[in-house]
Amino acid sequence: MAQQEFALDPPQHADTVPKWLDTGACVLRGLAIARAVEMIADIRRIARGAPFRRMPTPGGGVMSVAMTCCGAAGWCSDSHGYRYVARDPRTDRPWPPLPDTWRDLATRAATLAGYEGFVPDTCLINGYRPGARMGLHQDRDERLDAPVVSLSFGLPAVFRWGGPRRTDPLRRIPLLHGDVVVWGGPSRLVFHGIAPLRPGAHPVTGPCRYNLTFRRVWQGDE
Ligand code: MD6
Ligand code: FE
Repeated sequence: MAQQEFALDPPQHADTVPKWLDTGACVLRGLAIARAVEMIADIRRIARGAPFRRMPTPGGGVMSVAMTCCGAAGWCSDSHGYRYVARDPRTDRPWPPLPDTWRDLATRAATLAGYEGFVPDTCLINGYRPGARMGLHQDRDERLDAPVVSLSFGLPAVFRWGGPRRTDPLRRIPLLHGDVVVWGGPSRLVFHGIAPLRPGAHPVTGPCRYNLTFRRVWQGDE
């Protein structure tokens, strides 16, 4: 595909009424768009304290997506597997704090999707360059009784949305700058992934897509 230029796209409006993918999972198109510029500046500031890194996979490879985290817990992988840790293993410092404005937006998105009282304690930040992808997976390392709220910024992506089994058929859902996905309840363990990012340049992020996933990892308030 030829390089795409998104500057001339019509402005997206923000949906406050969910579009349901399945029971428990929905898209709120453009809900984060009004905060995009500020949040992308936040991402760059956070990445100065906790740099983006491509993590090893238990299978001996390296992920094509670069990751960092903020909040009480950060998601890490190494040759032993996946887990949440309270300090960044690269710097041995706590992860940068989760900005209040981010937490409030995640709580608002969850509320619009019917998950009242969601207070995330961590945000996993993924950085995709063209060609980067995320294989089919389930998110099961955090609390399963809380939803996950996911924000997309920058280049568009194709979200692969499956079912409770790895072999379930996949739907392809475009995720654009400012889109928010919320899922939990009966959809919490649906297999999902991101198709290889296509080349392009976005006016705010350049040749990059960011995805922020807000989760509740620890019990209570510790
Ligand atoms: C991404 N997102 O959008 C990858 N997981 O780049 C995820 O893997 C994800 O968006 C759980 C809940 C929402 C997500
Ligand atoms: Fe995921």
